Amino acid sequence: MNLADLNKVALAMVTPGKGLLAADESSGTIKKRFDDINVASTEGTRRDYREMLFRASEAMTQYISGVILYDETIWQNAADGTPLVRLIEQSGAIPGIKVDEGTQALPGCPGELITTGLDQLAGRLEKYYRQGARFAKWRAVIDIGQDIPSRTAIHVNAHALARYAALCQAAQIVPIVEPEVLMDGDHDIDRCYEVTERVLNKTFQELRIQRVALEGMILKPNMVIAGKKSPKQASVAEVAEKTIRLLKTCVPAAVPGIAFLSGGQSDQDATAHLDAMNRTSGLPWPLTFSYGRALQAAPQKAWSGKAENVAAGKLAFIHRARMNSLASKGEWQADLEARKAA
Ligand code: 5MM
Repeated sequence: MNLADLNKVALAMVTPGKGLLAADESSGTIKKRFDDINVASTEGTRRDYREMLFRASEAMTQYISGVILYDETIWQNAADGTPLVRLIEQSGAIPGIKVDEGTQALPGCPGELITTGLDQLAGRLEKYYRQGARFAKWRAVIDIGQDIPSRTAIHVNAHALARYAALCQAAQIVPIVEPEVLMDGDHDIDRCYEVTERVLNKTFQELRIQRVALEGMILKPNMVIAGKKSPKQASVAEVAEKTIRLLKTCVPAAVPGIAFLSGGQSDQDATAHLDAMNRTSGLPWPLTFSYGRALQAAPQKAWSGKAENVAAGKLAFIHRARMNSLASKGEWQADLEARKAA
C-alpha cells in the first residue's frame, strides 16, 4: 500500500467546491427509479441515462470530483464506443466503484441486515483498479425501530466495513466507508444522534483493529436527522449543529474528508443542511456531498427516457450539482434555486 497516493486520491475526492455523484444504483434500485418516470430499465436505457450525466460537462468539470459506478456501468461504452469510465476521466473526475453486493437478513437479529460481498473481493478490486477505479464504496444499513439496532448488527456491519476498507487499501483503492443509519421510521433527531454515535464509534474501533489507515479513506455518513415519519422535524440549524457535534466526537481529524449521503431528504433539504454545516468555522475536515437521489431525481424527471430531453436532463443535473457545490463551500442561498442553469 502506498498511503501517500491513497491520501492524494482521498483529498482530490473532497476538493473544495466539488463532491461525489453516487450513480451506483444496483439493477433493482435503478428499475424502481425508472418505474417512477415510466422508463423500461434495460442495459441500453441505463447506459443512455448515465451517459447523459457524464456528458453534462459543466457539472462534471466544475462540481463533481468523482462518480461511484455500479459493476455494469464500469464496463459499458457510450453510444459512440467511448468507455464510460474514459468520459469520467476526461472531465477530470475520478471513477469509483460500489463493491458491496447488497444486503441479506442477519441471522438471529429479526428485521436487521448485513451487507455482503467480502468473498472474492480482493480479486474483484484488482480488476476494477485495472479498469480505472481509484476509490470504492461499501454501504452498511442500520435501521432504527423498536428494540433495534442491536449491538450485534452494529458490530458485524462495522466489522465488514473495516474488512472491506483494509482490502481496498491493499489494492491501492480508497475506501468510502458508508455506515448508513436510515431515516425511515418515526424516531426523533436525538434518537438518530444516539444510534449514529454508537455506529460511528464501533466503525472507527473496527477500522483501527483492522489497521485501516484513516488518511487513506473517506467517510460517507448520514446526517443527524429525525425519521421521515416523525411528527417532530428538526430545523436546518438543529440538523447542522447536531451533525457537526456528533462528527467531532466520533471522527478523527486524520480522515481526509466526509461526504454525506442524502438518504431520502428532499433535494433542497440535502443542500440546505450541507450549506448550514459549511457555514461553521474551524471544521477539522472538508464536508461535501456524495448524493444519489438528491442529485439525480431532477435530471431523471427532466429526461424521462426521451432523446429530445437529454439537454433538459443535463441542465437539471448541472443545476443540482452547482447548488451542492455552493453548499459545500457554505455559499448556497435558497433564492438561487429559482435560477436554473440555461
Ligand atoms: C445511489 O444509490 C446507491 C445504491 O443503492 P443500492 O445498492 O441499494 O441500489 C446508494 O448506496 C447510495 O450511494 C447511498 O445510499 C447514497 O445515496 P442517497 O440517495 O442516499 O444520497
